[in-house]
Amino acid sequence: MQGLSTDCELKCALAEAIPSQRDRLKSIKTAFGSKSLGEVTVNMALGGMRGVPGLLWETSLLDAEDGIRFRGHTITELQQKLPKACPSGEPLPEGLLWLFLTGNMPSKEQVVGLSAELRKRADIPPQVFKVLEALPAKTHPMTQLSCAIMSMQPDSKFARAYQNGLRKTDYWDPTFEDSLDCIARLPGIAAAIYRRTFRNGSLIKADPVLDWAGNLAHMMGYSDRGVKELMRLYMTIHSDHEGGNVSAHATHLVGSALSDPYLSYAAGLNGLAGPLHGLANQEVLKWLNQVESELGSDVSREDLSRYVSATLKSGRVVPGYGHAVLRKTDPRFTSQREFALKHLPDYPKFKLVSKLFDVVPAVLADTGKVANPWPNVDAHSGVLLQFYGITEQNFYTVLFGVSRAMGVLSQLVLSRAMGLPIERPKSVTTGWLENKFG
Ligand code: CMX
Repeated sequence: MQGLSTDCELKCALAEAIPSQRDRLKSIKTAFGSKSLGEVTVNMALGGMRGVPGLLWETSLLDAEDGIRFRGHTITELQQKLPKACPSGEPLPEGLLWLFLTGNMPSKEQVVGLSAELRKRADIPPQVFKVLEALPAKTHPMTQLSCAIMSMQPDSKFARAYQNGLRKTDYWDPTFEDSLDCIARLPGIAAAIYRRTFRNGSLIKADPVLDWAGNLAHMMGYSDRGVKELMRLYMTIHSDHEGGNVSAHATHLVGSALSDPYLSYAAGLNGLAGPLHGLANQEVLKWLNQVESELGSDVSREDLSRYVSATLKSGRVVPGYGHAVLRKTDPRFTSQREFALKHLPDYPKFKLVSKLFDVVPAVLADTGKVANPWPNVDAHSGVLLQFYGITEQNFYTVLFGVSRAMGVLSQLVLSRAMGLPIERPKSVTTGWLENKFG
């Protein structure tokens, strides 16, 4: 097999898990391949394919009522079972990466080893800084992140191995190598974008003993223990949300053409940068600041309700509320709310978020058209960052994007390990529909 080095423990655990995963997929194809997963109606085709099961995604599964499960585990279970940096703290996201790739909950030793492996791979190639320097300072941080990822593509181990001739069963190996390199470098890249855009551009070196998420906070310039804990939680909960959301699906779609991990993940990031998806965390803060400056944070529920209605009447969405799949409060919102109750219960902006949680669902439900009036992950994240002094809302989606790498790149490795084919759904024209059904 192409360069299967044995010095990366996670890679060995993954290599061990792959044969049974391949066998499982083969059995499913043989036993249930011809079973129907349901029919696609015209409205489904025209309505963004809501609820059409048409993708395989191993790392997580979303239930409309219960929310996300990462390899079968709820967020609360992850908080209990994954190794932590401090005893009553948040999970180390490296542990989740292990779980995503192997399906097994890692030991503390395995996670400590993976943290060290990521630090070993964290050096950022010089061309990344050159590309960032070449961009106008006003370039949105998400565009900077996407360009930084693309600038690493010329060194892709997958692209090189493919050009040199690579067996299909070995595709996963250099995909894993690129993915781990990319994930390892992300905290340094995100911190460089932050320091360049919002500070004086002076970079902070990685701490050689800190974990992946702790180092992100450190390199951004935040030494407070609370910020590091927040980053660990934040990097865990934003990592994956099954396969159909825009960032996951875009990564998968582009990756299905055997584009390398840099090309594929950059595509996902470009989708995450849309206001109906990841950029909503930035939009929430913008809107929250407007509410606060116009009504104050001690606003009555009645005035708040009128404000929400006015937002809707102006033709805008209420950012941070609603979801294409979920039909209850997002557990990622709840976990952040619990963090706030523990660390910042009296923070006025948190109280405003809580009041909105009381008010917004009823106003959205009154419209009669919003399928899910409950808050999603983005309704809460910005306020936690604000509390710790990370006030630059245009940066928030970058943090989402760094976390999302773990889910979508893990799945890319697994998709290649299972030999999933190029994605190519069938499209039709309006004329075709009229001829068939008219
Ligand atoms: N505010 C106002 N209107 C909303 C709304 C909201 N928060 N959520 C849904 N609607 C509207 C839709 O715009 C749609 O209106 P039209 O029929 O006039 O086009 C109608 O309600 C039905 O939409 P839906 O079936 O409930 O929701 P969709 O699956 O089409 O869209 C989503 C889901 C997330 C794009 C939508 O709820 C939304 O725009 N929310 C605000 C933006 C947001 O928070 N996005 C982040 C989602 C999480 C993430 O991916 O990061």
